[in-house]
Amino acid sequence: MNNNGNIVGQRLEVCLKSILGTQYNQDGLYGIISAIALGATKLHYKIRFSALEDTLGATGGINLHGEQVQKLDVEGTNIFLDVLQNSGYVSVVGCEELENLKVVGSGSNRSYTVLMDPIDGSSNIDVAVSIGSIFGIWFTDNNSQGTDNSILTPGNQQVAAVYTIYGSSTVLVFAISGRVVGFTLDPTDNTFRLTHPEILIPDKCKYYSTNEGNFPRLDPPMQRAIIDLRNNYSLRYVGSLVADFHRNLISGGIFVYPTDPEYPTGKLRLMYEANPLSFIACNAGGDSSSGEMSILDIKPKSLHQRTPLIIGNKDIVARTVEIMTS
Ligand code: P6P
Repeated sequence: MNNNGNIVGQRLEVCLKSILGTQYNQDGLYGIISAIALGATKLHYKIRFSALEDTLGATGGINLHGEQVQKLDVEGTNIFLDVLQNSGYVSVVGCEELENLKVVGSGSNRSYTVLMDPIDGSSNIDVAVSIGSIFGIWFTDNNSQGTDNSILTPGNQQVAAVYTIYGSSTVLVFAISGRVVGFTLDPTDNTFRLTHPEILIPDKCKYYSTNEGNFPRLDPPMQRAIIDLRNNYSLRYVGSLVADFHRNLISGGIFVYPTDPEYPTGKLRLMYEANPLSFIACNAGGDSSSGEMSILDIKPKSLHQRTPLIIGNKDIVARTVEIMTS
């Protein structure tokens, strides 16, 4: 038993009910996070058997961002669209793989919008390196349901955020105002069980995560910030945002993907990568910034807009931003 009454090993559904209590529309968030857990369980097996079922590799298609579409990108998108629609509480889904918002249902119960990156880190799929899924959960603006305007609000308006990581184990982490908790998939009965009753980013940090191959392209102030990180922490960089973020959340550290000539507005997506992970980081005592402002305060202009991302331990984020802007 930990200090908020949750028992390690407890099933996700039981833990959700005790956390949600009467604070939220329990059914809505309970239904959506349970649906994401179901989808993550399905995707867990798809990933584990992908090489044996010929679902590795690319489809041959190119997505709206001009990137190779991996077969698992399609599988992941379809799995989560299906479970979110069937949850009965989601009206609109935004997805990295879909150009436009997708209306998955209407009705008084469907008062939530989910913005998702169903497979983050696609380039790592074929080499058996950890990948993940990322979800931001918002109330739906019923006046503009399904139009871009219905989602163009800052990330601080999210009501919850979730990510899953398919690594040496499959872990689901969610944040609901003030709480960040983690669950590990038990493949013996396909349930997610509480393993991280209260996640807080450690004060003493070990790691920094950035693509050091981009260093020569960075502006001098940004180079000075990276050199400062090199002098104080060990480099760990997987190339899957969720894997790098999860390590830094649990063990303490910072992830940095700044602007550079190849990505003048940043590489990572604001609405379904930076915002959900920033909601989680900030609820775990951490912070996140674009270098100019808090990620969660950015007023979005479009569903697929990119942003620079500095996220992790609050003090290291502040120090990095100070150096890169001085
Ligand atoms: P780079 C994966 O393609 C991704 O979107 C993130 O998951 C990851 O952090 C980043 O790109 C890696 O980018 O340029 O270092 O390969």
